[in-house]
Amino acid sequence: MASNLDLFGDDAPGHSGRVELGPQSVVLRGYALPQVNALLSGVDAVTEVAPFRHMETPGGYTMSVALTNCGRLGWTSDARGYRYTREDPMTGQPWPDMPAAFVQLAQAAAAEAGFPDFAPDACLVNRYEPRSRLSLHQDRNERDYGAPIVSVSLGMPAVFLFGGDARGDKASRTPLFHGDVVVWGGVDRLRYHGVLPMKDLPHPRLGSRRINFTIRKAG
Ligand code: MD3
Ligand code: FE
Repeated sequence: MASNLDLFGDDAPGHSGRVELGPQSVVLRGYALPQVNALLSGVDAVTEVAPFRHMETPGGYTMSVALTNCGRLGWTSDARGYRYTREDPMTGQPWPDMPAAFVQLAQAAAAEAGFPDFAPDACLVNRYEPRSRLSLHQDRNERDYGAPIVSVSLGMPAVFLFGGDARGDKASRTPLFHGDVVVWGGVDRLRYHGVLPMKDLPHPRLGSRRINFTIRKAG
């Protein structure tokens, strides 16, 4: 093509820049775009060993989001509750290694957000389809709330809900796009959050899917 900057194609730059969601949480727009190929290869390598599955909640529902894990510890939900385990309960095997591209991106993003010594040991990979949602919750199964959580969004856009420290606190809405990275830590670490039901807005590369993975220190 004539231009060397394709604004609307698969390699479009998207937005860039920082959006502060709270005192210690920031959206880094498009931060993952240069690494998308390596990140998607990583997701494929993980799901080949530990396929996406729909877990049960302690309340007896089936999650609309399918998930899997990589790293030393993986998050699990079943009738008994939520917890981190060393083995995939579906296969009895250890969770697959966290791809190096995940660790590198998460450490760089964490440093950008003021968390220089992030040593992750867990990564929860979520897959959304149209109508999938994640109701308001806190992430509190990790041992050390001093470590941040880094989230990477790929594929279809989502509306992220960000509340306060109590379930009833008013929640703001922020769109998250392909390539966005968010870092949450410090005083924002235990805030309620969720994802609104997904609209079907197919992505040129991933179709009617959204992949979000969160890199954590769980142990
Ligand atoms: C804010 N995932 O996996 S990522 C989750 O888009 C989860 O799939 C959502 O909530 C998703 O638990 C949101 C952003 C996120 C993750 C953890 C947080 C935001 C957070 C922990 C504390 C505060
Ligand atoms: Fe969460």
